Amino acid sequence: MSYYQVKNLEQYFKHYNKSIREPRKFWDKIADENFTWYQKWDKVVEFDMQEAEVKWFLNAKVNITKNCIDRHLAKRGEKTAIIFEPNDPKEEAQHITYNELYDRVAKMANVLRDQGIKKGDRVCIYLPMIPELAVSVLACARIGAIHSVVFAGFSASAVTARINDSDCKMVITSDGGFRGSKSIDLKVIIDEALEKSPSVEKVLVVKRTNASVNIKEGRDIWLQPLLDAAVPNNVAEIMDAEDPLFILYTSGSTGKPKGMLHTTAGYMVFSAYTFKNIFNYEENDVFWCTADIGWITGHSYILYGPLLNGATTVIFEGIPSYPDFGRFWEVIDKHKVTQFYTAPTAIRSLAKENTDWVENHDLSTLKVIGSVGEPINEEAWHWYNNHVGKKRCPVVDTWWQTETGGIMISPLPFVTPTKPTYATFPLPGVQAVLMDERRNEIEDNQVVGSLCIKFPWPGMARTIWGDHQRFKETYFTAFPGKYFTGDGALRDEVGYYRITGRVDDVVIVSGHNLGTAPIEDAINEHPAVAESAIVGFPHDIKGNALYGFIILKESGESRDRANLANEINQHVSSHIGPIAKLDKIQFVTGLPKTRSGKIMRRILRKIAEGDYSNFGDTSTLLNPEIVEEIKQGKL
Ligand code: 6R9
Repeated sequence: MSYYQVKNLEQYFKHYNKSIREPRKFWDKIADENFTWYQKWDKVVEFDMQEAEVKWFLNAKVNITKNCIDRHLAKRGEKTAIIFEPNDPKEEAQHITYNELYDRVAKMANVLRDQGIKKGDRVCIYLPMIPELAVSVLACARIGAIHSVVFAGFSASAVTARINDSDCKMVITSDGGFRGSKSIDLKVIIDEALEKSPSVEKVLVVKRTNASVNIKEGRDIWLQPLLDAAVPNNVAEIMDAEDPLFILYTSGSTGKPKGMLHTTAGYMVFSAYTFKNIFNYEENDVFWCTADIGWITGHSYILYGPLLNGATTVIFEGIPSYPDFGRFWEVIDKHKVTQFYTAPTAIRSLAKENTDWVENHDLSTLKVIGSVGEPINEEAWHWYNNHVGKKRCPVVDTWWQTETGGIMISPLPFVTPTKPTYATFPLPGVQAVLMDERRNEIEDNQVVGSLCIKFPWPGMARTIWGDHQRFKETYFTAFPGKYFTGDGALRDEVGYYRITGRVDDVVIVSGHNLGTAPIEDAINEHPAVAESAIVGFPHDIKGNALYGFIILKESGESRDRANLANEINQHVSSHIGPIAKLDKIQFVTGLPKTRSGKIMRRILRKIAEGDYSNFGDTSTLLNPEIVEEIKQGKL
């Protein structure tokens, strides 16, 4: 692999500027030098950003799994591709080599073909974080079936909605899955989901927990006997560059879930390029991303990005707190992990615990540590930097979205000086801009605005499955000709970006636009506070006032609440200004979050407003019980 790797800031600026001046040449070279193609492209890119029409590497022919697996076999056949670390630390870890991965994917691909799956068919994958999940995803890509991975924590109705939206022909699931001390009967959920999903003809069932399952004759089949009978080689389907690779539903906090469609060549080039550069990947590294493959982070940085680079990637079945709060650090120690990539919500939950949990493990193999999913607050950033990275591993705060396919704004390790809470510079090839309310591009630094991307990049989603109009309206109409991310950002004096959150996470108090993220940061700095969320609620005089939902640390729980509320308000006033005073503070034990760790502010807003009538779609919530608790606390 020989992607551009910049060594210092000066080179970064040079490459960045070049990538903007000559984007076609920039991507042409990366695509040309780093992949195996059946046939190369006639044209690098063709687009109409007004109409949301984008195509990359036109008429090229490729199969992404040939690039993830086959081409590594000669040199890396016996190298570990996947380390599977089970939920229970007493169960042995598995090391799957590239040779073994080839065999397993080939067999699975043959099973899918035998079961009637053809190029273009949609296959829903509802599996826990076990090797069969990776193998199923790759087997779909091998034969050109479009995979739609649905996180195996979604309820039956959420699964039904996703299966029906894209008319999946098959579901791949398991008897169940382990998560911490619990096991979840996934097949039971699928049985319920399929009562209202007429398109599904076959269900393949993996055995994991040995839970008893109901096998519906003619529809459900145990997978293992089929694999045992399958041939371990397979001719990959020749895919056009723009043939669909997968659909992934965004956790979207409002409305019907959006099935983001990613296509083959552009996604391949972008996920591989970003992985290599942002994590400073080198041949013998062991990369661990703690996301679930049910999210884009898992697609791009557990599977495709690492495998395209011939890397060793960890698949972790468990959770950070089982059997104890040292689990993440134990796994890093055990497998000699060199790059660790997780989410602020996990960092905060572990930072609440005694630092012995992390200090007791050897983390000296780590080189780069990353964060993704939401703005990382200053306190969590420092904890991560001090206790995990030991101030010697750059913290890459990576901003991106399901829609972008891969990382867009992030420090480059050992190149970009990091700054807490800042995602810093866009990657070479990514033309980030800030827009003002009048839809003009802001040229200056030290400004805030709406974050847009003004030139296509290969990894961008091409449409919303079955609803191109919605795709166009959601991302390409607010700022015509540009991709609008929905996020707000601040650009500092040197041009570093700090993502302030979704633009709807702004409350106008007495005519002042207040971003909720900086206020939450200030609150979280208070020594008694573990986490907080701010929303606005209507106020007769100010228009809107601020309502704070605050989780205390154990040390804060014995404190007098009224005193504490006063202290917190003083703290916020002195950090942000008196305008940011909270009119109401409610101490809570948890916040409603999506399964990827994003606070569902829509629900908090309703509670703050006193409107309990309709919380909308809550199927993506990790902890629905907390909503009731917060409501009760308020009444
Ligand atoms: C990859 C992923 C996308 C939204 C995005 C933004 C937030 C992600 C962030 C971040 C601040 C970061 N987000 N990374 N905000 N700093 N480093 O999370 O995709 O689930 O689609 O969410 O997440 O608001 O718009 P997705």
